[in-house]
Amino acid sequence: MTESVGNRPYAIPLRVCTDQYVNGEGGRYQANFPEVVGPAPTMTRLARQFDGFSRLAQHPRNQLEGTAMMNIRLVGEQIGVEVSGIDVKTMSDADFAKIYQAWIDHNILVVKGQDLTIPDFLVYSRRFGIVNPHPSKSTRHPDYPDITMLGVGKFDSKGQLNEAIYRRGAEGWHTDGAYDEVPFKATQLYALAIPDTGGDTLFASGYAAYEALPQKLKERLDGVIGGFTYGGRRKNQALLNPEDRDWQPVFHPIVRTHRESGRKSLYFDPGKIVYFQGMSDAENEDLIKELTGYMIQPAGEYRHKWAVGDIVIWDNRCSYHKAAGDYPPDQDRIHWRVSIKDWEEAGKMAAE
Ligand SMILES: O=C(O)CCC(=O)C(=O)O
Ligand SMILES: [Fe+2]
Repeated sequence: MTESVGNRPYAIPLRVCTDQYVNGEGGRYQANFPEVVGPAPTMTRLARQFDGFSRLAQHPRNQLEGTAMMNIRLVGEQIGVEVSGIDVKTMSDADFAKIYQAWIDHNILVVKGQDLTIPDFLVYSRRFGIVNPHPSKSTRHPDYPDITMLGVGKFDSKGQLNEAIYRRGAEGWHTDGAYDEVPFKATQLYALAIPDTGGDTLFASGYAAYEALPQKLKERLDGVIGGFTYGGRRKNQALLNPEDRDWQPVFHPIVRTHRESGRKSLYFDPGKIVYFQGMSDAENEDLIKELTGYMIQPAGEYRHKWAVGDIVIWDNRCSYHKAAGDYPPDQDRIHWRVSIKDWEEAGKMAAE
């Protein structure tokens, strides 16, 4: 079942049998990309309302960079930038430097139309930082532990839908990896199979959230430290092995100055925060509720509609995201996923 499927053009719908993504030759998934040149990316709600946004985004002034091959353009009002016309396997350091900077400036980077093996994806991901295995061991690729498989193993042997896999990332707006002492700088996904409808990923800017805070609250948050665990107060740990469920909080400032952009963002995750240091239970609950209310600012949103061959990387230091969790469960929605840490932050921690 697995050998032939891996060589089919993707135009033939692949449904139900998802293990070819795990067991293809050396992880290779061969695809051609008839649908990669798909519809224009969806605009954010506000961008659509903002008369002329799409014309604005296409205006030469807003084509951030462009060579005969590579094109970088804005896809959201504040966050989201899309690159086309490159092959990440052969991209020069100079081109990479341009897209890296565009990512730092716009939080979310979409690269269209890539045909990758797992090693290709890992090599490209390591240009952004240190790739680390995710704590959910059961969803790691068996041969490549640095790769997490999204959407694989959705049904058990009785055909029962595993909600934790199907709705992974859809329970609420969050940032990945706040439970680690060196939290994830970035998460990167590569799309192998996309359902006919639904399955988008939603993003929002942590800078916009910080800027939206009333001055008094900004002052109150100055120096406030949050304790975070995987699963947070609700111990949402269904994807962890039983032996991996004992977490002690790690501590991060709630107002985070981004090492590379120098900008302040609200570093917060209602699903991972356990408490703020030095506050009573009542103060904790109130502040969690209050900050949750500021996280999503409409002008800071971007909604990604996936096409097979898309690579999307988001900056966990300054953005939130969630999966829409709304696609037909009998259809495949499969991604390879990596968690990436910052070289400097990891180095500093090792030196301490
Ligand atoms: O599947 C998605 O759209 C995103 C899931 C998620 O939250 C993650 O991979 O960190
Ligand atoms: Fe996530």
